[in-house]
Amino acid sequence: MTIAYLGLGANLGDARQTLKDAVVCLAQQHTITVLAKSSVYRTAPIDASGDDYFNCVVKLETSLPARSLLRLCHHIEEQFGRERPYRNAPRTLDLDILLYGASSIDEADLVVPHPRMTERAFVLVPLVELEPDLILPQRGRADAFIAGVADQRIEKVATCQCMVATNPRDAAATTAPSNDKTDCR
Ligand code: A4P
Ligand code: MG
Repeated sequence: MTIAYLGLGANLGDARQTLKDAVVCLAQQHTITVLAKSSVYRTAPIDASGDDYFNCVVKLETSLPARSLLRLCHHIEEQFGRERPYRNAPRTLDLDILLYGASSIDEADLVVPHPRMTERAFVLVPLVELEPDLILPQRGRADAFIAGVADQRIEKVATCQCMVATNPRDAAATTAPSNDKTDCR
């Protein structure tokens, strides 16, 4: 079993919902156990055009070799209608392998750690949210790269505040005024 981290991104269609559906899809694979998911972030397109992106990072455990995991990512992207008209085109869903255990892979169609991950706030911020002390193979602490991407716009999307109240007093507490916008889709 190997621990891997995937970066999820989308900026076409209902991108936010797509990320949620993609995490469910990953969790349904018998070769994958989803261990954790970061918050969803709204991010400015970097080296790309189109609408803002929604991005998140998923930590998983898998029995798949790295190449098979890449094939699975491509298959899931296709299921979500991914098209590749040109480089960095807007996309319904992108699944990138950020890290695969401690492996360093440098092949024509698979490079791990993902070569641009330390240049992107949309990867670093959710990754460090999941793993504050993460060490990247041959690159050191992930959080050390965040200062270098501080000019890239990224904002956490408010999470669902639903709570199950068991008695009226608790219910009153859960409906206390809050500045957080909630979206429970
Ligand atoms: N490939 C090689 N290594 C990997 C890997 N570790 N994980 C190959 C996934 N794929 C990998 O991928 C292009 C080729 O990379 C594939 O043939 C695969 O075998 P792709 O999914 O068609 O396109 P991509 O992911 O857009 O390519 P790339 O080069 O990884 O793009 P980047 O650099 O990740 O940029 N801005 C915001 N805010 N949010 C985003 O999510 N994404 C990009 C894509 C640009 N700007 C963005 C975002
Ligand atoms: Mg990709």
